[in-house]
Amino acid sequence: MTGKTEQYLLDQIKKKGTIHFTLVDPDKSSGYDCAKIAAEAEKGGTTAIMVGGSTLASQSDLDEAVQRIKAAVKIPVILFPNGPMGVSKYADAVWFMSLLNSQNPYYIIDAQMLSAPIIKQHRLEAIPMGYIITGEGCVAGYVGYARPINFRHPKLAVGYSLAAETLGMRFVYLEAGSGAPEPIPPQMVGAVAKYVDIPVIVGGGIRNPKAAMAAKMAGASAIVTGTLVEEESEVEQRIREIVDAISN
Ligand code: 1GP
Repeated sequence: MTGKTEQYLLDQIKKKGTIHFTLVDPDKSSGYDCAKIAAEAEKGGTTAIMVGGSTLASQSDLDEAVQRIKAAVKIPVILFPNGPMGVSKYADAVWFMSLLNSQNPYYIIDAQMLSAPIIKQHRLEAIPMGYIITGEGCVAGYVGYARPINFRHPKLAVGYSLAAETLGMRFVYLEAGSGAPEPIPPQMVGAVAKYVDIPVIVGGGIRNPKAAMAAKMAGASAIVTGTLVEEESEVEQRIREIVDAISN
């Protein structure tokens, strides 16, 4: 069943070709700063705010950040959880994600087993997504016990992405890890986009319009940037440059 937020994302992808998500991490920025970043990113044309991070451990920090962001923006706020602790009832939706290339079943299905009842209880919109860690994997790869897929082996990413689609997941996220030294190369994004019909989200190491454009040209339906907004003072302008580069 496609919920309101998911339908909005699909409509925006149809309209714009490639959309942009701004990721804020309450473990790295205060609730106040997350809301400030989100408000500027909205002005810059981002499509939705994602909230979460691999090392998030305080649910009260998350709740506070989500509530502040909700008060500051009109666009959807979607949780990007590292486990049950990453679920907040104040969000519009949650990526119900499985780290497909983890070696630890916790990140493939057990965290989801623990989270699903809370999500149901809060009547949160869940958007099923296959999450695949590539390249260096960074902190997400380490915390998630991933076997990150080397950029030289796009075929492995294609296999996991097709498995996600075949299992009924409605989005696939190719992740290089937050702060990755280089984004996922267009060859890998392109190989996946060529084979799957579900939207492909690409993130990790994208810091400028050129890198965002390369992912779009390769077939990405959505680009995620996180570090960019943590490091920059001119968030609105930097987001606008990326959004302009990837919009039709
Ligand atoms: C991390 O893909 C996201 O989960 C964003 O990565 O922080 O490198 O933009 P960056």
